[in-house]
Amino acid sequence: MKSYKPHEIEQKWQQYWTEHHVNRTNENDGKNKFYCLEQFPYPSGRLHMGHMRVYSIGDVMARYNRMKGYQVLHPMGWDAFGMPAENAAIKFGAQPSKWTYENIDFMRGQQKQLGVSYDWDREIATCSPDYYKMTQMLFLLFYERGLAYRKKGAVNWCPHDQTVLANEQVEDGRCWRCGTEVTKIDLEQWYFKITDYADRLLKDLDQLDGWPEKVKTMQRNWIGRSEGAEITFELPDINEKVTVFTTRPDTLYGVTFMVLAPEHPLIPQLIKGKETETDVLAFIEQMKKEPEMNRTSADAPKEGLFTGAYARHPLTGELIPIWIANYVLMDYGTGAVMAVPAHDTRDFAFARQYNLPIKLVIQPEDEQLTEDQMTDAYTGDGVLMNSFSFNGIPNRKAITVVGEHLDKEGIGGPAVSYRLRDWLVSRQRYWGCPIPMIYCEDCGTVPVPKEQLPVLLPENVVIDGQGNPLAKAEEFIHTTCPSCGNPARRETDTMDTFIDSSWYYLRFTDPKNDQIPFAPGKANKWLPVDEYIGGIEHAILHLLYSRFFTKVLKDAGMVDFNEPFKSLLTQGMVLKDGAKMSKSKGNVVSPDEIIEKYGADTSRLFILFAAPPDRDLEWSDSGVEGSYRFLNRVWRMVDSHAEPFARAEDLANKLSGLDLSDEAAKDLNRTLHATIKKVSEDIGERRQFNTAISAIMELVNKIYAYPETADNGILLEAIEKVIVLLAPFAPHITEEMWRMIGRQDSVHLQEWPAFDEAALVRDEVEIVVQINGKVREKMMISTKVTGEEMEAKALADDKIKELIAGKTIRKIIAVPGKLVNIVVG
Ligand code: ANZ
Ligand code: ZN
Repeated sequence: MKSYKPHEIEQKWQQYWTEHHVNRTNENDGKNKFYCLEQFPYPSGRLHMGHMRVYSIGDVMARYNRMKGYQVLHPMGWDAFGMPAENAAIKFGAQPSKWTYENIDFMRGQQKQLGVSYDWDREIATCSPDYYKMTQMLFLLFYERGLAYRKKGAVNWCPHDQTVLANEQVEDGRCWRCGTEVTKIDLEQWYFKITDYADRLLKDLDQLDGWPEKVKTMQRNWIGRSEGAEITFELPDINEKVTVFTTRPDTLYGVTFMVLAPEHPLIPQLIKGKETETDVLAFIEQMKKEPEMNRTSADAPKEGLFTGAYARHPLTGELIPIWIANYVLMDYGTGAVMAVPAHDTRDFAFARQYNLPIKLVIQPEDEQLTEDQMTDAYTGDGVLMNSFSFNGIPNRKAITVVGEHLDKEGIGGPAVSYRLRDWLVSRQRYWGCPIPMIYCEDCGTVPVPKEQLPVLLPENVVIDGQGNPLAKAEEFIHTTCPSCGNPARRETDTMDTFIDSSWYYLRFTDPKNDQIPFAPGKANKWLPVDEYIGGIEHAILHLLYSRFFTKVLKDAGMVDFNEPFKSLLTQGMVLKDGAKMSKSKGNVVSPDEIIEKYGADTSRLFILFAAPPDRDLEWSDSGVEGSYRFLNRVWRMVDSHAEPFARAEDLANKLSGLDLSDEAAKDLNRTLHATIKKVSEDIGERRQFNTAISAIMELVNKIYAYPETADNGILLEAIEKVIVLLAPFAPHITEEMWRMIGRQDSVHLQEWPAFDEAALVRDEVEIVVQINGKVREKMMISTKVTGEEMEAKALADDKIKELIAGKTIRKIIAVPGKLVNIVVG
């Protein structure tokens, strides 16, 4: 008896796979491709259970598809720029690069220990100059295409991390990274014009059949497309016009005032010389500091001021007062609102608070509303009232009718607004990709010429937590202008690390290219990613940015596909005692610990068996034990048959002689094929690895129960197939067992077994025998038997005979393949 010693065999096979390049991507064998990608990690120090889960899931997909005959690309790398490295530098004085590369080495070691089938020849790290040179090249491409620009304005600022944040990185008013409340400051920053792609980012979501509905909904909401109209109001005081964006042109006659965003550019003119001027200016200053959350949420207190100016209603000619208020934002729509308090909740609250008139223009069908008794706006449907020639028109229809009228009169027309804002991409931090721009007094903003890339991140900087280290690195800052040769200054901001990760999946197709980010032919061959696996926390951030990048690169002719990720699997969390594993809760089980104790195969098997990939997984020590026991059970099964395997000179010959009159053999054969079918579909179509594993477990039970006297060929075949089916889940032990049954090549290079539909057909079924409708007996019966034969068999059964003894049979009903009912009296 040979006993199962995970550590011995795991190391041995990992070495073997490396030496024999078992996981190297085979680019040229003409097979169909399968690109399997797990989101690359930030090298924070060590792997946690969440990582281990994603990699285990990805590895099953990669290994299965390889065995299915696909050319598989399964790479791994490091999202290696970012703040923790810099914070470690501030705290412990460690060089960010040294800290990062040490972490990478450690974590790569852990991934190798886990036995994941990565093609390590393609490893990338976003912080290495050969990678970020290409990130800079892409930045320049965006700049050339008018998609990267600098703008001064109020931006999100995290006081803790001392840097600006993109809108996507502010969650409920707090920094996505550290949870500190975000404030607003005025800064000149770099932006990517993602808003130019809003429509395509929205529309193309419909093509993503392989994405969870939930993620698509989150993206749709984030992009926030609103259809409505723009309507122009005259400002007689200053002889100007202001345009509002509204989704409800049908309520136009209900406008009783107008509200401008405090930042609206017409305000200075409107208040000039009026007695309200100083108050309004003070209010504007105060608003600038106000976090956006306090302004936008429905129940945030409304604050505003009358400007002293008036606008002319485009249809009635009436003068309506112009207010400014916190709840109107400059960067949505046009920054100006026609307020309809009777039918808009925020306008209603504002009107009540400041005693502004309310005028109903929509009459609900089954209710009689009056303005002074309303306690909230009426936002439902109805017919128009107080609207002159439009009275009586259902309001939904009126949206179009009024819209057309405005169009004809030249005072408005259809318009679309998006909630999506341009992506703020500059950061005041050191450990990131330098923005390749130069400022020259004479020439202005000048891009660094491509030949001069990369703009290297200097190593000798002071990182002390006092402002941006690059802004104090004199040697870095001073340069010469590429266009006039005079002294000039470098941009000292670095890029948002989400830029690095917006294109890494493309780099994997051509990781060593030192001329361009990737060869289009290679990207076009491998992309889109066939299975992308990662956390739901990136539903908007990384996934939206990557989709945007892909579309820009498509427009630039560098790729020929629209979407980077065909299928997306968002894995569930790993919980312990019902709570997410986290350091702060002290409920962490580390992958190291488990691998140390049981080996990688047990750890992987447990993780894959304990829950379907997209569900949360509750950690269970006894579950881990159970997986370990199962692997031992399989091991013993194989070990105890090693000798018959050696004896079966030609297994194939033996199999073709399978004795089909042998019931046990037929039954095992059927279970084997049913298992192959189930495991194939569970991995390949349903992504339900837990049920695939339990099917293999049942097959193993069946093998253990197989009578010694029965046909040996099918038994050996079943054992051999168990090893192959288990290989994607537990790669090391299966490789070892493959040798134990005398095979010389790698189990991972075997073809995935096919199943035989014919073998699945049962030639016996279970039927029930009822007496007066009550089930009394069950029996196995050939599927070919007729109704009469079924009756005869039922009546011949000992138990039935006994039960009907002495009674008169009135009637017998037989339903072939199902039941026999005997009616007695
Ligand atoms: C008049 C009106 C009447 C409105 C009514 C609504 C209901 P969504 O659907 O989110 O696109 N709005 C327009 N620009 C705004 C801004 N910059 N800041 C705050 N609010 C703004 O919202 C569109 C509606 O939000 C617009 O339609 C406008 O109010 C307001 F019964 O116009 B509505
Ligand atoms: Zn110059």
